[in-house]
Amino acid sequence: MTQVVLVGPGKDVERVHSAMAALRPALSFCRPDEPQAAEADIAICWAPPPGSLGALPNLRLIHSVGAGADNIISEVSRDKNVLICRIVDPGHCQGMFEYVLWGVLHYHRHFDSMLQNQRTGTWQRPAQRAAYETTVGVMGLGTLGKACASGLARLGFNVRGWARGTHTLEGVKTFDSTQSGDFLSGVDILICLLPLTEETRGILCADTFSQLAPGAAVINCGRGAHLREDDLLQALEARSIRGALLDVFSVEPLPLGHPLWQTDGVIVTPHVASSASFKVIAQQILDNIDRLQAGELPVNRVDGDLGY
Ligand code: NDP
Ligand code: OXD
Repeated sequence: MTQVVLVGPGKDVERVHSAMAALRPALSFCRPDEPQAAEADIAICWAPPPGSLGALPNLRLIHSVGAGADNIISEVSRDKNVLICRIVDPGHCQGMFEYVLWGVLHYHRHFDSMLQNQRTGTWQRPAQRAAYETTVGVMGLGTLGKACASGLARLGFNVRGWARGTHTLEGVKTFDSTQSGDFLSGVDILICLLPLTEETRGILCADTFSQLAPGAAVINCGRGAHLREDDLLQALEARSIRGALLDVFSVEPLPLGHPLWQTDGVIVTPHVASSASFKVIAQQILDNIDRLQAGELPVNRVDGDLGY
């Protein structure tokens, strides 16, 4: 019998549980501190507390309720018998595109400086640029990065995309991980849609910022630990970076009193760039449980060695 353990606390695990229970009332759920947890073969989690997954001896599948699984991988030994899966959803792509588009338009059409000017009653009309004159660089050409890069290219922006391997994407000039210098050079708006891995941790740093166009803007929708916060604060102070739209943070919720809440040029949003619907998440997890029970491999697996 399948036993599901809900490992929390974590973003949305409770709501995914309710949606799964509604779709599959007979499925047995427990918490890590209940005796049935010792038998659990499936774990559902977001940011499992340290050691919590290692204490569950019979797991075959650990399912993230989100698109990223970095917080799970860091908790699991490289036991190849335990599969890790994540959520991949077209609705997620649409949501992310909407968020990124808002950010790109904010900087491209100078709404940042107009909002600033309003505070001082300054009537100043910034020159309008054509979309093709703004170079947008998308880091990560996975499910979400591709959707955002393609969507922006369709709107006429000069779009570049960067990934580990080589990619072909209509309307987008693509670069692989050996070509980061060419990718970054002259970018006006840099968007991070990378997974957090040992290679990408801290990638939004002074060295990266120094390669962008002067006064570039940064949009981070990946993970908080992609960003070296002190480097950003210094770049903003020096005005080499004009602004940052940040959705993700090393500590979430972003603590009260953290400098990023108050820094001019920084927009903070509470990890809302995009979410799949709870019904979609629940159904995808149930489908993967069914595949496992039928002796098939679940889909949307994460490669524990690559880290995404
Ligand atoms: P995918 O796994 O589909 O794509 C990851 C992309 O990153 C791939 O193109 C991959 O390259 C590239 N990549 C990985 N490592 C490197 C590297 N070292 N150098 C260059 N490129 C690299 O992820 P998704 O698109 O589904 O999601 C991306 C991230 O977005 C998630 O991991 C999560 O952190 C974040 N996210 C944030 C949300 C929010 O609301 N803020 C919501 C959902 C996700 P290649 O294709 O060559 O393998
Ligand atoms: C994420 C998500 O991975 O919200 O950030 O799905």
